[in-house]
Amino acid sequence: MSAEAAKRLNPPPWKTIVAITIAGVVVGAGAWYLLSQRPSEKKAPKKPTAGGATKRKSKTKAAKPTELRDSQAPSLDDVEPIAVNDAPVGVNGETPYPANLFPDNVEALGADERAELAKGAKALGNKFFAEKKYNEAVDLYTQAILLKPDAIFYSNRAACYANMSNYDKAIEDCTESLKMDPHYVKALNRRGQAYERKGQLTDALNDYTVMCVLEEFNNETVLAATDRVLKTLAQAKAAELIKTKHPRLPSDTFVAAFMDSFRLTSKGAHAVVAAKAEKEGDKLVQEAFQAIIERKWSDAQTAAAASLDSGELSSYFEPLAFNLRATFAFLRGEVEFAFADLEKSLESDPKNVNTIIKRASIFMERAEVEQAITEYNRAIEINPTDPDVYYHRGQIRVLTGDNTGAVEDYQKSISLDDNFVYAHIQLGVAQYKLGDVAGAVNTFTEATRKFKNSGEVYNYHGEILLDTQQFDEAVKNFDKAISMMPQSPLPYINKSILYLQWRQDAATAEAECRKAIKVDPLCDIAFAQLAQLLLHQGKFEESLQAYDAASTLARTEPELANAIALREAAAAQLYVAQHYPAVIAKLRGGM
Ligand SMILES: *[C@@H]1O[C@H](CO)[C@@H](O)[C@H](O)[C@H]1NC(C)=O
Ligand SMILES: *[C@@H]1O[C@H](CO)[C@@H](O)[C@H](O)[C@H]1NC(C)=O
Ligand SMILES: CC(=O)N[C@H]1CO[C@H](CO)[C@@H](O)[C@@H]1O
Repeated sequence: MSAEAAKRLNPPPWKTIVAITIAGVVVGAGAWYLLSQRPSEKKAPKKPTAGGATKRKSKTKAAKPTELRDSQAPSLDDVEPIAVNDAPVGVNGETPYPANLFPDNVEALGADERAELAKGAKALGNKFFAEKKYNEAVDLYTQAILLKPDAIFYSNRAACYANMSNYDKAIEDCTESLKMDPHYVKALNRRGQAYERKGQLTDALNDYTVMCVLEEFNNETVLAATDRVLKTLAQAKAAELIKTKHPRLPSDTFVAAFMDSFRLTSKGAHAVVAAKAEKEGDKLVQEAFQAIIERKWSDAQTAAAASLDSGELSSYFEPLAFNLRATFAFLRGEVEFAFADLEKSLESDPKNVNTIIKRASIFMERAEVEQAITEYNRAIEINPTDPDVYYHRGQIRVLTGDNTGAVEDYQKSISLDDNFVYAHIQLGVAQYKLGDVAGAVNTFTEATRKFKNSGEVYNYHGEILLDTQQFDEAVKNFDKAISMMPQSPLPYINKSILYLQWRQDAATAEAECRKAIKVDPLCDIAFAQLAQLLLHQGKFEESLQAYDAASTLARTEPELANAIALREAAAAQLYVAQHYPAVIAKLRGGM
């Protein structure tokens, strides 16, 4: 049950996560949704989708070593260029080296004198630094530190080390600096950058997180750095963890919605079962289609694979077998495997609209949008009366922001066959996104009448009511959805979001969330939502556990990256809470 998570491709920007959780800001409709948006975008309509696996927009890109921008090159503190006359002048007019300001009788000096000498050493160090004479600058800062330890001296020396690519030393000095002044943002930044350069991303994230909190989330540069590290870290961890995961099908509900979005296949299944089977593989294909009719997805998956393994297939059955095996691979998130099978299916049956649509979905997965659209258009040329093509192209259009086109597609799909509930739901959602609230309400009202047994209609309608702050009505819809589909975690999750948004009632929200987990213990979104709620309440450790559960349940790499990003952000917040309790208290109290 992680279908919904699949569409939230990239780890969420970090600002929102922390701003929401640490500061205890009221979360809007769906913490989880909002996590993928900046607070300024909170009002943007959300993107509920259903009935198709074309939700995942892009692939997770392989983590690349992070490039630091030039604007983040070290800059020194208190750079007071010393007057040329004050500086010792060498033969060539250059600053001589070694420039030893360190007195022999240091023990005998008073505190004031030492401080004065240290200041001089630092000033000269700054001058050397500006001249890029880092060894010399390091020497001077060392003298300054020996005279009178100071957070700035350590931090400046760290800047030299960082500039010499000696990140270990830079980190060491920043740590000394921070011992003396834990709120010293420049030292935090410098250490964060050094950690980042060294690939110690968790440590970098901790430092940047502290900075975010200290600067109350107002510094865009810091937020961007934090986002960047979080994303790189999550993607790297996800790429590693995904190797250990055994691909599995999503929840039955999701598989069913996907299968049902190919209406002609479902209808054609009976024809396949009735056809004359000659070879061993043919019979297995029929078994697979029979299982589809009976909605036994896992059996269908097994039979489809077995049919091709048998190596015995006649020409009518073979492309069907490849298509079906590809369908399940796609649902498991094994996209490239699915693609290869679809190609094989098209080799012998190039005009199969069903296969073409599925391949188009894969182009979308690869973020090859143009290619996907071309495929849909080709499918429409082949069969302009297939309702599925329009429905699926509508999904793509929503993803590319073309809601007007999507509304047209859904309407066309419904005009060709109005028995697919998700086409109605998606139409309503797309209308709502376009700002046609009256049209959306109308669509949902009609869908409610037409699909008397569909809890999904109520649930989606509820989401829109929630978005328009009609809380009482929204609760009624969610409750209705729960009564109609008690095994679905989604309405509980939506209700949980509602309680948080409406009443700021994290405890009730948590209880609803736990109900979602109870009915579907494999629902990673429910765990992520729970984690978020626990974080709200400052229950950091419990929150981390819930995020771990969400990661364990995540099926695909983007889902996993998402769950890990949230978890790492929470862990960084825990770090801040442990090391800077007063700052957190102030943030919380200040709201
Ligand atoms: C944001 O943070 C960076 C890094 O610490 C700093 O160089 C910059 O001056 C800050 N910007 C503002 C507006 O405070
Ligand atoms: C709310 O319900 C809709 C419809 O079932 C679902 O798509 C969506 O994911 C739910 N919201 C959350 C946050 O799970
Ligand atoms: C290796 C390195 O980081 N060098 C930089 C040292 O700092 C100066 C400016 O302060 C940069 O121009 C160098 O690229």
